[in-house]
Amino acid sequence: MLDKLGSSLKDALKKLAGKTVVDRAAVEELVRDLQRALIQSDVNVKLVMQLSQAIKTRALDEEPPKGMTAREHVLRIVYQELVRLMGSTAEVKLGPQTILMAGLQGSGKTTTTGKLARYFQRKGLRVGVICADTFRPGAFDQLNTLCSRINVPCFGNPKVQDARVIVKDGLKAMSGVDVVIIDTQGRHALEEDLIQEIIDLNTMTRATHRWLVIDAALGQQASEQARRFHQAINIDGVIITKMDGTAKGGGALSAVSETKSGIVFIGSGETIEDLERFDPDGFISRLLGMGDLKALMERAEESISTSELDINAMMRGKFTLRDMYKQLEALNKMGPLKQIMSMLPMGSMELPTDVYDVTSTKMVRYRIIMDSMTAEELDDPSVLGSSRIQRIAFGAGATPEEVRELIRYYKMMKRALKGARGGQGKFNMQRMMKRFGGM
Ligand SMILES: Nc1nc2c(ncn2[C@@H]2O[C@H](COP(=O)(O)OP(=O)(O)O)[C@@H](O)[C@H]2O)c(=O)[nH]1
Ligand SMILES: [Mg+2]
Repeated sequence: MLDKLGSSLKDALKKLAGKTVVDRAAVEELVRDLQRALIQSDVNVKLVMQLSQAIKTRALDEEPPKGMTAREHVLRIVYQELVRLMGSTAEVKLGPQTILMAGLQGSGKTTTTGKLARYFQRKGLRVGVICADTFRPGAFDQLNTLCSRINVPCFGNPKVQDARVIVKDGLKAMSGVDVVIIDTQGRHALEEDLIQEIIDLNTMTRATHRWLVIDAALGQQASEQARRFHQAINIDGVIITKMDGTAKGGGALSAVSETKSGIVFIGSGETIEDLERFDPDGFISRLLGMGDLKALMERAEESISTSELDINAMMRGKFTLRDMYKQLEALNKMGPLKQIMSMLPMGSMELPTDVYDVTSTKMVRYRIIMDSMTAEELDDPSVLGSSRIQRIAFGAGATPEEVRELIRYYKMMKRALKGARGGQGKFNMQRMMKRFGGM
């Protein structure tokens, strides 16, 4: 999802990470890179300029909070401003409710109705669906097929012309159901009678939620649709679909967020499971590479089967410098270490940002430093006092600080693994990934 935007944002941040000093020129370059990335994903130029200005002003004027480096400070500001750009999320309550789906033809209403039915079903609620689309031929069959696959009752009557009648009967038929989702018709444009119909349905059903379904490919134009539907039935949540199929997703997201209709969900594929709860924080973390878990899982699974990565062994306890190096090598094959670390169940453990930046250049340095260590030191780094560190640094043509960094890194990983092991008994990487991905 939003691969292109994500990778250009990541590149921009990586460039910043590679700078020796974070000065005005570095901030300006970063802002230019961010601008390019956002505009390419169709974010409105005005919004991009506001964001740029905010980042520049804050990065250059605000003092970094205590204990935070200039680089971390700038990263944090970029993160916060991007979250702000993507707006707010809307409430989803997990209890009895009626949801009215609105949107133009082809926006993904019917597909999303099925996905939502599945979402609430997974949360342990009884779900029922009503097909109020009397316009599109085969509408009932389409919805009914989706629902029968997940054992959700679907009410409809292809012979009845008036959606109001169907919904009235449908609501009666839905006794004992917690969540009723009503799929409506949508034509190619907003027509008067269509608007009237959805207003009537809204009044009749006293819907708890009126969710608007919008195709991400609309980019910035999404805001116009959100506005017009909002005027008609007071939309209280937007679902943006087809995020997987467009480079304009950033545009649609930011445009909708500008209208103050919160985004509830994102549709990112054609199957019934391809629905994600939208929350700006998580979304931006992922865009910035802190866990595009799905892609990562696939890569990780491939690497695990083919590489020497054996987290289970590491978790069993003994973890030497040699192990660390081996794991680093394996992890590096899988992608940015930060992504991997963000998947480990370390809870709220705070890690300094730079520990993740183990680039391949750094790996070479680590290798050289480790070559200057004795077997005893490699197996048990706790023996490394300052005179040994001096000796190793000298032998490797490195500074003692570099050696200490390597040791710090080792300790950090060891701690992280210990944290991950915490009370869980046998640690199962595959299972953990499934759990993270299947939320
Ligand atoms: N790739 C992708 N396709 C989607 C998504 N949501 C819906 N679609 C496709 O969009 C088309 C129209 O969807 P449909 O639910 O019938 O739209 P409706 O007319 O609003 O009910 C179908 O081919 C769906 O498979 C999505 O999140 N990703
Ligand atoms: Mg439909």
